[in-house]
Formats: sequence, C-alpha cells, structure tokens
Amino acid sequence: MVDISRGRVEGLPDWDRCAVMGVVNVTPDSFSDGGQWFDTDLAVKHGIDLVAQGADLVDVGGESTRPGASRVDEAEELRRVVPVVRELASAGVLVSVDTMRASVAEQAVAAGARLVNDVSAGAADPRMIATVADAEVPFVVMHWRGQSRDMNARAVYRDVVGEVVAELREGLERAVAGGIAEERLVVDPGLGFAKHAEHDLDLLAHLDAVRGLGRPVLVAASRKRFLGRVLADGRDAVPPARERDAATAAVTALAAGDGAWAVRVHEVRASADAVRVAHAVGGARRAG
Ligand code: PMM
Repeated sequence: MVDISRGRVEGLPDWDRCAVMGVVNVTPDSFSDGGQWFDTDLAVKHGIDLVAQGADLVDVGGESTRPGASRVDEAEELRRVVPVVRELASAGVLVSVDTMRASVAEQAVAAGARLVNDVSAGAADPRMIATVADAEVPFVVMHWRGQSRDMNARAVYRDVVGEVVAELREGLERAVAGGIAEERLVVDPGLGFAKHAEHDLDLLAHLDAVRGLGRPVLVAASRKRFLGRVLADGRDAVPPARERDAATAAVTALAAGDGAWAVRVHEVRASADAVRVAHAVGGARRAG
C-alpha cells in the first residue's frame, strides 16, 4: 500500500499521524455537552485537560450549531470565546476558534488562536474570508448549506459524495479568490450539517473523494446523530450523545486509516489512542 498523505497545513505543525482536535464548547446549549463548560475557568481547565489526554489542538466555540439552534448575539459570543482562547493560548495550547463571525475570528486570532474553523466556510459573514486572509491563519472550509434552524430541509441529494465534493471545491475556490493562501486551507465534509445518517455514512465511506480535493481533511463525527442511528441498530431507543464516545473512537480509527488529517472530538483519550493504533498498523502495513 502507498503511504497515505494527509497533507500539511501552512502555519500548523506537521504531525506524522492524524491529529486530534479536542472540543471546548463554551455554550449553554450544544447538543452533547451544552452547559458543561459554560464558565470561563471551567472551559480553560477542560481545554488543558484535553491536551493532557492527547489533544494536539483545542477548538473553542461559543455558538451551538445543533439542528434547530438559533444564533447567539455577537457580544455574547465574544464574551464566551475570547477569554478562553487567550488563557489557553498563553498556557501554550494550540487553539482553533469555531465561529461564523469575522469579528470573533479576528479577536480570537489577536488573543492567540492559530486556526479559524468556520462551519459556514465564510458564507455566514461576508467579512470572514477577508479577515482570515489578512490574519494569515489557516481556515477550515466545511460543507454547509445554511443555518442550523432549517438545515435538515436542505439534506436533499442525488449523489451526496459528488455534490459535497463539488460544493467543497467551490468553497475552496471562494477562499482562494478572497485571498487565503491555498496552503492554509483544510476541508471538512460537515457530517450532520444538512445531512441524514445515510449521507454521513456515505461520505465516511468515500473519504478518498474528499481527499481528492487535494487539501487536508478534517472529520468531525463526534457523538453525532448518525452514530446514534447506527448504535440503535434499527430499534427505537437511540443512545444519547454521551453514550456515543466508543462509536466516535471507531470512526477516528477508520478516518485515520483512510488518511484524515485530523478528527474533531469531545472525548479525546480514546481517539488519541485510536490514531496511534491506526498509525502503527499503517506503518506495519507499509513495512510489508
Ligand atoms: N460540528 C460541530 C461544530 N463545529 N466544525 C467542523 N469543522 N466540523 C464539524 O462537523 C463541526 C464543527 C457541531 O458539533 P458540536 O456541537 O459538538 O461542537
């Protein structure tokens, strides 16, 4: 087997295996951990704990994007996110900021964030791409078809893999046309965003098509609905989000084996182990 190239992102370390991004949601209402880390000090402590558990970087967000969620206002998002970013960055943590607002991205970068993760890929805020271009930081282009309140209505595809790849290509082109260096871009299929379980599974089964875009791929399956559906195995009782961490680690092992650049997860330890096992098995396979 040929060595899987995960690609490299200008401005970030060159990990020799799939990286693990730990999630810190500073929100009262995220779907799996809303309210748990809503306090600044608790959020900072949680971020530091995630690094101790094996996170390579920590993604700080102040707005829930769960299906049906409504927007948080800008002042409140800034209040939630910026102090947590500042404290984690000054503690030496590699921080990414999960936001759809240019103002939040700008202030988070000023506070030490080194990656902007915008689930709308710049579509939600007309100033986002220029802001990231000026800041000269890496940017995640995720597949997105509109705000959370009605995104499930947009989960209509004839060929989910082909359409997601084509829409991601347009997102990459818009980012480059707006001045972000191609070498700083990451792509993400946006599991669960305007997608039903069968769409998420199809995308995971065809990660090679997403990798074919030529940029490093971030996979964010952690605790998502499609895992609940898989675990329910046809029964009505769907396990709640917090009971989906083992399933998340299984996706991590598969995605790492398929060349994902990074995974974004809530529970870090199991995924950190999974990427190391996937790396060791890949090495043994290449050695023949
Ligand atoms: N999913 C969520 C939030 N941020 N960022 C990226 N790049 N990709 C995702 O799929 C993604 C994301 C929603 O999950 P959360 O409420 O657990 O943070």
